Amino acid sequence: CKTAAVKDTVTSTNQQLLKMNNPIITDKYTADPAALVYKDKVYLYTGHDVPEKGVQSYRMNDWLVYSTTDMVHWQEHPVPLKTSDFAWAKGDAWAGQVIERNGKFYWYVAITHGTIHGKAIGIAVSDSPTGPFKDALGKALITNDMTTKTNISWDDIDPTVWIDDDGQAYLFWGNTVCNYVKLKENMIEMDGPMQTIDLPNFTEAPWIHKKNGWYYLSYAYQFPEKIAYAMSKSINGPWQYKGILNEVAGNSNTNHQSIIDFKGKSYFIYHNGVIPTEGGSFRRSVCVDRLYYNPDGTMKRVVMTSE
Ligand code: FUB
Repeated sequence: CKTAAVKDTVTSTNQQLLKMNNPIITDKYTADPAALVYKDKVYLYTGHDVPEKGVQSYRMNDWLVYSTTDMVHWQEHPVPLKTSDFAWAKGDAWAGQVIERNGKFYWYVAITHGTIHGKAIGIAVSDSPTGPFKDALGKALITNDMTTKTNISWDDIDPTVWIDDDGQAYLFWGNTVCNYVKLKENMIEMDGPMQTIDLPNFTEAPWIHKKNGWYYLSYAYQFPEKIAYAMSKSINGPWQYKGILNEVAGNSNTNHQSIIDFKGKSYFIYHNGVIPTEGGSFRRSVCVDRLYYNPDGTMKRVVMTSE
């Protein structure tokens, strides 16, 4: 383990059983990684699974942040954001992503709304990538009643945010249906109609990245989740489906990827459930593997490693 002292949620016995570098964090259960490259560091924002004996559902009350300069040594920072920081919400610190604009850091998260049915998307803001973050809007940006195209209460989850080369910001999100909308420069208001993207077997966890003139929209595919992706020459599509990028990650129904370039290398960051004895779909752990591209821009399948 390359993080701080043993804390609450993973026993030291189980940490000793892990004599490898993946998962990268073994003193807590971490999920839903979202990495931000800022200046000479990578900031890794994660969810935090808290195990409760016999409970087979998510128990997630806060989010965590780590940083690194080498993708090997990870420093944990104080808890940057909790569900209780959103007065209008009632819990469930589900997946999100942080982006920097004009010196401020905006964190888009999925969380259960206190009065409107289902999950909603909130925004927190900070002057520092490590927080503390505070509610930026005082209300949700997107609620279930704005978008319901399915009967499920968790279809407004997993926000991913992108600022295009012309400065236009976009928010993508969803479960079962992949949605997107433009954001105003203030990053806290929508700037146009919500639209949807047709992607085969889209489950959740969209993530946008760009490399060598190609836009990539990767996402969780089927359930248990693999990661698939589509490519486009424009952030507005059309998106061409390109296939599977990562197989089902060990011992977890969800997978949830983040893709970055840092210091000349590409990385695929995801979670699995491999921590001995207790790890699983509700006690997940973030892992990092290298990502490689083909000459035509397509991505090679990720080879998951324990190193
Ligand atoms: O961690 C809660 C939910 O599980 C996330 O929002 C999904 O992406 C899945 O990983």
